[in-house]
Amino acid sequence: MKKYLFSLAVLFVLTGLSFAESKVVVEGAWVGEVPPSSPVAAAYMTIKNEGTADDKLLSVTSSIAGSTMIHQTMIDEQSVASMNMIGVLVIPAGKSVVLKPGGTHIMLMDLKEPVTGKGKIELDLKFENAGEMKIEAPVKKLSE
Ligand SMILES: [Cu+2]
Repeated sequence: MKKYLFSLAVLFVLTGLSFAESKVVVEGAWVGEVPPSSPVAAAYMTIKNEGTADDKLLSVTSSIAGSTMIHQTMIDEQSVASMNMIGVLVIPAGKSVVLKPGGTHIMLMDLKEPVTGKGKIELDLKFENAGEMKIEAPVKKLSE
């Protein structure tokens, strides 16, 4: 009987753990328009974690980009901007991470198609806990 109760307790703990999950919502995704000759473009969005566990954006892929990176724009003391690669982007539980011009962004590199006009770019986001997510990001002028 004691053993039975113990396994019930273990089961309860395991089930309880699975409730601490991340629920990730991506809002307002867009890609900044670039000249047709540009080999790179950047994607921006707000990533909300409505869950109770932290999550991580591991990678982003797109059929229009040969490669992608998660970048952070840094401004040094001389006001010179540079971009640093971040391996993974942590999305803390209950928080939103905003990707915007001058800050964190998804760099789309080796573009196979020009990112101009009113098109939509499909992005595949891969989160550690929330899994894979497909989103559509409209192309907008950076000044908009
Ligand atoms: Cu960048």
